[in-house]
Amino acid sequence: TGEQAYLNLCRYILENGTKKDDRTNTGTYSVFGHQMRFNLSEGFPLLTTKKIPFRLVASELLWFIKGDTNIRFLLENKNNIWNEWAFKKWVESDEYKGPNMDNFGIRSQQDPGFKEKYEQQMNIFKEKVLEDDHFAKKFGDLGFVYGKQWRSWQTTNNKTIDQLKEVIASIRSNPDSRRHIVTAWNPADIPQMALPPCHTLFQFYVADGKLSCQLYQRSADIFLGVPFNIASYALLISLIAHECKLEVGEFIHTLGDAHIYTNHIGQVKTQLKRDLRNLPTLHINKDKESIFDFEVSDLSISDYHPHPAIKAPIAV
Ligand code: DHF
Ligand code: TMP
Repeated sequence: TGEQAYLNLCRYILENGTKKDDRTNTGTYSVFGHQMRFNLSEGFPLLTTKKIPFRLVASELLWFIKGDTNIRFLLENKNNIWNEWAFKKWVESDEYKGPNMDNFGIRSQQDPGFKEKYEQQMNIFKEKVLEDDHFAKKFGDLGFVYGKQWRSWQTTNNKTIDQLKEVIASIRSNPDSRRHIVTAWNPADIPQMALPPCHTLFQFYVADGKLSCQLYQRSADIFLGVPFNIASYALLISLIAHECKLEVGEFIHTLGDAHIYTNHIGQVKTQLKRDLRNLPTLHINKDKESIFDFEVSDLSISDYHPHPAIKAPIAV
């Protein structure tokens, strides 16, 4: 199964990965170039060897699909997975007057006194993004990230391209096309992104009435990000298949720099000792058709009985 492929990759990186420094100064074990396949007809590929909160995957994907780049929507859905990258812009700005937050990611892991101050500032930040419109516009926005590129890619003659709408139209009208591509990698816009896109480019493929998708992910945090990425693309395929009245095929996950952070190794070893369980089933509200109409409450999973969550610090 796909999850077995994921666990095999974890084991492979621990045994064969090259020790490599990285932007966040955390350190990683890394391999370059790897592919995993998830057959979606076997069940919805949410990991069972550790609990992944489906509602966080769903609200993040619907946020991309809306074309939204402001974390306010995520916070309204109690989703905190993008907070650090917006917070960083605030604490590096002239408007921030609190205690010094340089390298808050690393420092909060090493210094309990600092961690307390950081959490205090993060709570203030979240409250301001939720309550203060002006503040939210300025500091809640991550810039020209996924939502912007998927739904309103800016052309040189001042038009915008809705890549997601166009790819769905082309899947419907010309399923055999070899051009069903969406790219978030916009070199001109990268300076204005809080984080250059990790899931960089994806292509759809239709055969035998089934919709498949391959993603090229340039950089893959195997323990924290990748389980979300797998579930997110499986959900995207399922939503587009639903709209286009196709069955679900495969998700093919192609990775560039596939790394395990050095401070995740114990967690990965714990996970590798666990046995696989049955995959859950995805449910999509059948009263809705268009991918652009879905809300979090239209999406759910059943028969999900994973092993417990495993906590790990995220590299900022
Ligand atoms: N940076 C890094 N270093 N790795 C990432 O995976 C990553 N992912 C981003 C943004 N920046 C990143 C967006 N996606 C979590 C999962 C996905 C994600 C960001 C964060 C995460 O922290 N997951 C935890 C806790 C989830 C929760 O709030 O319950 C987990 O245990 O899965
Ligand atoms: P980088 O920009 O230096 O490659 O750092 C990005 C980190 O975030 C890297 O560890 C990969 C990870 N990541 C994922 O694995 N999946 C994601 O969806 C995102 C946004 C980031």
